[in-house]
Amino acid sequence: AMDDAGAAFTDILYEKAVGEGIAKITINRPERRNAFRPQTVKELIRAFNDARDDNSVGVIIFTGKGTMAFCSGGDQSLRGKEGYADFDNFGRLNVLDLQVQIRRLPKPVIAMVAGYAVGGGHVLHMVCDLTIAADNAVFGQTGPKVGSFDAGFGASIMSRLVGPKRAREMWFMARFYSAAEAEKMGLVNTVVPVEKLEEETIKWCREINRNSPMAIRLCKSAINAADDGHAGLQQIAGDATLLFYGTEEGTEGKNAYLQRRKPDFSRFPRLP
Ligand code: 2NE
Repeated sequence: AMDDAGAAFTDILYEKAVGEGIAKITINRPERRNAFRPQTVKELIRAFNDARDDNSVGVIIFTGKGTMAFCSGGDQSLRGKEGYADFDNFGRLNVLDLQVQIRRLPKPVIAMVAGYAVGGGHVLHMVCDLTIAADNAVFGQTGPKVGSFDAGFGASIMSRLVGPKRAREMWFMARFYSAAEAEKMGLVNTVVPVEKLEEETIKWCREINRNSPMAIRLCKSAINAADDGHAGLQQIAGDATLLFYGTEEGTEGKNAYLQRRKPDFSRFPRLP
């Protein structure tokens, strides 16, 4: 059972399974195949931030309402010259900020995909750490058909996942792929019957949550580090600082400063 932890969201649902360490973030625009508008993305950013900051949460499920779609990308009816605009008279591409946030979030994010994950919705599932697909899932980029593209993570992460030849195919042809094809291409971790999707995803969450959160955090940043360049190194280096603060050696430096004395690091070994 999920507790509703979300108050003033209009475009998403935000729930936490108390005692399970699982947060679930759902795009709630099923009448538009869960296309996102700037407001949707703003709410997603808030929810992902909350799940990051809540130290009872170990894994985050990211999904779309219903079984017709995970997400169909940017809401094309709101697309203007500068991006997507809903309540402002200027456009945004704030989904790019959300992609970076998911990539850097130091907890696993699992895309739970039923139905269409296409366009910018396909990129969102790709930036998640794992994807559990229902057998009715459909994957693909549509950008070149509708006069758009995501040459950022949409290109680079895809190329890592499926290889450059397949990535070119996906972007040049803008074809749709079945769940079985996506599994064969390395786009998803597993495929299950749509009525078992949530059950299977929760099983994966529980299995992850039995393991060491710090080990998982380091594995996520390590797997991203080389591809993310300076930002990737900065993240894994931050993890090293985090761990160092927990050591006596790190604490001696702080204590010496606060006690206005010289630090004594002589008792700490210079390991090979
Ligand atoms: C997703 C897909 C294949 C579903 O097809 P189907 O036949 O199952 O549903 P239908 O009838 O097309 O869609 C149902 C309703 O949802 C709306 C439709 O217009 C329709 O509305 P009504 O006719 O009932 O009023 N709808 C669906 N997707 C929408 C969207 N993205 N924006 C606005 N309304 C949408 C089929 O619907 C489809 O192909 N959708 C469009 C996919 C697409 O091209 N997405 C944009 C890619 S570009 C992008 O996301 C992007 C980027 O490239 C770079 C940066 C940021 C974003």
